[in-house]
Amino acid sequence: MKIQKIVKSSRAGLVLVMLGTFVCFLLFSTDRGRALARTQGERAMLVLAVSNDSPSGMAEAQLDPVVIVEQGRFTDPRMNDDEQAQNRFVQKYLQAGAKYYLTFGGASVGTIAIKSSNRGCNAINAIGSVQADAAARGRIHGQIKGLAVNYIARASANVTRRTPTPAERTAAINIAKTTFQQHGAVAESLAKLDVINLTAIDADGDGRSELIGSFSVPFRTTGIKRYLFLILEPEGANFKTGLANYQFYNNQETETYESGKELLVDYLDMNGDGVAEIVSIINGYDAYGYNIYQKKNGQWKSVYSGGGDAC
Ligand SMILES: [Ca+2]
Ligand SMILES: [Ca+2]
Repeated sequence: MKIQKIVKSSRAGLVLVMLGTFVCFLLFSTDRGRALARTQGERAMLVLAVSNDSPSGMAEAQLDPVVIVEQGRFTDPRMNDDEQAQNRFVQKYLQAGAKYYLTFGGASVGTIAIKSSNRGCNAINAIGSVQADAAARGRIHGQIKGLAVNYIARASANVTRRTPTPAERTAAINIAKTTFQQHGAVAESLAKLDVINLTAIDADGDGRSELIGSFSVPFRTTGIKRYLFLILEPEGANFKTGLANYQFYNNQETETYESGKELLVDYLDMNGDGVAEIVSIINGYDAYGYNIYQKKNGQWKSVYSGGGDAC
């Protein structure tokens, strides 16, 4: 009886192994399968914003946790005052020597090794040393940021981030003015429209650019700024609004912090579905955080707000 049982269970085991091999073969037989297998692995993806203040190329980068992506879900890495959780996070992700991929404009452009981590007001950030070619190290500076991830779900072959053409700029300004007008801005204010940032990207790799723009216009009586963040999609020879985030706090106190001002950080396909998720940074009240926008069923949506710091 015993021997029979063992034979039976080892047969069952063999069938399971064969079945497993077949499923693995199916999963790995396509690009999508490969991306999914990595995305759904037990490793969580930590996404960090990469910034650099040095004008002479990025030898060291400031790293700020944005989000943890696990099986397509977005989790806030902030731990507030929980010191034990902070220590676990540092141990898991920010130990000296931990390696990250540096990505910019949807593509992998180098690596970053963690040097040290430190506590902000309410969050943990880190410093890393950068291994990348001069072009990549030269592009990330000041307002232009990149991303770092502990693994790549899917990256585009080339950097698709660039300065917009004059025609793209005109199209974006027109849409921004119309949107501010819909929120009640008068002509006198619209004439003072400021293009804080405008970037051409290709989030879905179809060779046609999307535009990401940040704009402001002053409120007529107080001069306090209304802010607008736009994702614009190509439509024929022109553009249409994919997403608009309008923010206005008509308040002298929040004006100091430029509350509501939202800028592109960078973009990367975090779930391997072929369309990059767009990361932005937004000012709050003596605080800042990150937003993530994802294209779902043909529509750009806000899928995450978190990370950052508050003092
Ligand atoms: Ca595109
Ligand atoms: Ca995606």
